[in-house]
Amino acid sequence: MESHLQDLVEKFFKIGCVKFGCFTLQSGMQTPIYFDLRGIVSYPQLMSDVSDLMFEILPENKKNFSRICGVPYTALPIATCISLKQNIPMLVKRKEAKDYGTKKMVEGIFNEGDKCLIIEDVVTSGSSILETVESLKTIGVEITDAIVLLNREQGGEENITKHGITLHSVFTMSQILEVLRDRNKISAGTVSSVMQFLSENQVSNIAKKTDGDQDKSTDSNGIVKALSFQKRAELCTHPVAKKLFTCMAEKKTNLVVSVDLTSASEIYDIIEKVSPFVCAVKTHVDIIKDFSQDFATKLKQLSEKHNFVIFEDRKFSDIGSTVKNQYAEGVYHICEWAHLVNAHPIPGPGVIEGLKEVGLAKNRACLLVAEMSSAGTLATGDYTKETVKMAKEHEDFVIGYICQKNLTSDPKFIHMTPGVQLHAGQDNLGQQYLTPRVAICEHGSDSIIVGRGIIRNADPVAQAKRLRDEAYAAYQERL
Ligand code: S5P
Repeated sequence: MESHLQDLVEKFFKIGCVKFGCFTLQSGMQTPIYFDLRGIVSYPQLMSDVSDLMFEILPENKKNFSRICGVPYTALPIATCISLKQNIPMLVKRKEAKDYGTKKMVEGIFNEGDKCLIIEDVVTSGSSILETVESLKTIGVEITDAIVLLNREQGGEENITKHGITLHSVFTMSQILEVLRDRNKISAGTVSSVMQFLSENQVSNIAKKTDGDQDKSTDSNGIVKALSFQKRAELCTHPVAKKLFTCMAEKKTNLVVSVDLTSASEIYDIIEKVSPFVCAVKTHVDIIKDFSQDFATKLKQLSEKHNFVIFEDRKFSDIGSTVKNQYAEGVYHICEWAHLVNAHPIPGPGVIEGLKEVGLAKNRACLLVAEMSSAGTLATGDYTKETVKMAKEHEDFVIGYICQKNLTSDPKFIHMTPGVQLHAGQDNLGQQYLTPRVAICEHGSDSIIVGRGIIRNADPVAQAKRLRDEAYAAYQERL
């Protein structure tokens, strides 16, 4: 590959357009690579270079298009640049028809028989390109070719070719990987795991994903966009999940307060103050000096009065028969008052089955600890993936995850992220903090859990309100 193209790949990597890690596709599948060009609008020179390159790869005898059209939304600014530079009029395809006026799907002036070139950033299955082609065909515009910046090599090209469209791509995924490896940006191990992922996840093998369904709720890589809490409440059948999402929608909050205090009266006091801003109150009942069943009774009354879910952060982690007793018996009788508990998946599914024997009949629910906020946590990689699977196999009782990022596209599962404060940082015992925006917007979580950021603040009410406002605004941004 020519060196200016290699430089461009390195630039994409540098500004975060290509990322390696663990990302969730709409199908629920995890991908080790994510290519997201939305950010290039912040780099005018890069936009200009990309649009020149994209047009240049068209064979000379194919440059006679009378219109160009970008696939919404990421490719729109690139298509605009090409339109300006090449002086070719543009058409804009809407994602949804306007619900007023003319209900047009395509904006711009055209004549029947106009030849239109399609511009797209990334092709995975090809479904979004084909959707745009369909809309243009219905108004009599002809399409023969599409240009993409990146072909993910997952079968999209073959899919588009079958529909009579020739695809021209500036880069393939293997070329990107090769450049980044040669320039020591990624290891040979990363290259082979991504290549393996691509070969195992060809469009023809992906049962759930079919043409046309990809881009209604995902971007061009297939990453999930959020559904509203209200919608998710409607989709959930588990009463606790329903109650939680409904409460989040009604109270407009995705903040969970962790009342990690050691006296019952202090806990009542903080709950009275901050409960207008929270959807759930999380307890560590074994740190309360003066715990008695009166505490449980009072907590239930507060939960009804202020409309929040009671979440006991017990992190059960033993064999089924033991956790069953820990949940139902002892001093605490947790299952009598906590709507929600959590468990480590480390013992295997038996931990869930044990809890279920007690909790299911009482309509209780559980979250699995899929990841932790603490430095050096072992809950990563395959452990996290297996946790996601385990939750899905017990969705009559497990309603979500304690995690640091989005782990599934299934809207019924809630993601709760601890280790959040207004400013990133850490404590002196390994706790690590993200900001609400990073947790919700960048990592795709649904809600934040905050303890000391509220309860140790001189003004817990103002702090709870601020954290709620930031976390809820981040959620709205994801919609
Ligand atoms: O990974 C985790 C999981 C949990 S549930 N990291 C956590 O910090 N937690 C809990 O969230 C932790 O036990 C504590 O109750 C709360 C975070 O408290 P903070 O004071 O650091 O906000």
